[in-house]
Amino acid sequence: MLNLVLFGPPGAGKGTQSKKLIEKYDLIHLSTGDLLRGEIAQGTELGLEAKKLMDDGKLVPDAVVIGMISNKLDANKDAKGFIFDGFPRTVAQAEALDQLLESKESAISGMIALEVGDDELERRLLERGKESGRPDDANPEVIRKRIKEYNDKTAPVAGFYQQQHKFTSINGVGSVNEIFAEIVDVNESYKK
Ligand code: B4P
Repeated sequence: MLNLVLFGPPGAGKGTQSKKLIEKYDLIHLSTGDLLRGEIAQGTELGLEAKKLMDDGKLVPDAVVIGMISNKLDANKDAKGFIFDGFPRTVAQAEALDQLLESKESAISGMIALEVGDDELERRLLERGKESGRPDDANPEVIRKRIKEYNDKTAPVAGFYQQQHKFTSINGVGSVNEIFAEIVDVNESYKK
C-alpha cells in the first residue's frame, strides 16, 4: 500500500498536487479541509462548529479530524493507498494516524513537504479567494493567522516523520507540472 502525506503551509499547493497524484497512482484522496467544507455545506453540527474556527484561521480540534479520517479509512478497505492532504496537522494527529494504520497492518510510506515563502502563500490564497468565495481566503489577517497556526502547531509534524526517515522537502515554487515531476520522483523512491 502506498500512503503518502502531502505537507506544507496553507496555499503551498497540497490540494493542487493531490489531484494530479490521485490520477496517476489511483489512490484515495483524503483532504480534511474538503471533508470539513463538506460538513459545512451540509449544515451538520460538526460543520457549524468547524466553520467558526476555520473562518477565523484556527485549526479544528484533533479528535474531530481524527474521527473523520478513521471513518474514511474504514470506508475504503480495498484502496491501493491514500493521499493525506492537510492531515496530520499536529503531532497528536500524526501519532493517531500511525496507530490507525498500524491497526490495519499498514503504515505511512513517506511525507513530501512543499516549501513556499509567506509572501507567495498570501498572494496565492488571496487570488484563490477572489473566485472560491472561501471566507478563510478573503482576508489577509486570517491568512496570516493560518500561517502562524501552521508555524506553531503544524511545522513540528515534519520532525515526527524526519525521525522515522520518511521526510522529503521540495521547492513548491515553480510551475504546477515541474513541481509534480519532482513529487513523482520522490514518490517512486517511497514505493521501493
Ligand atoms: P485546507 O483545505 O487543507 O487547505 P489549504 O491549506 O488552504 O491549501 P492547500 O495547500 O491545499 O492549497 P492549494 O493546493 O489549494 O485547510 C483549510 C482549513 O481547514 C484550515 O485552515 C483548518 O482550519 C481546517 N483544517 C483542515 N485540515 C485540518 C486538520 N487536519 N486539523 C485541524 N484543522 C484542519 O493551493 C492554493 C492556491 O495556490 C490555489 O489557488 C492554487 O491554484 C494555487 N497554486 C497551487 N500551486 C501553485 C503553483 N505552483 N504556482 C502558483 N499557484 C499555485
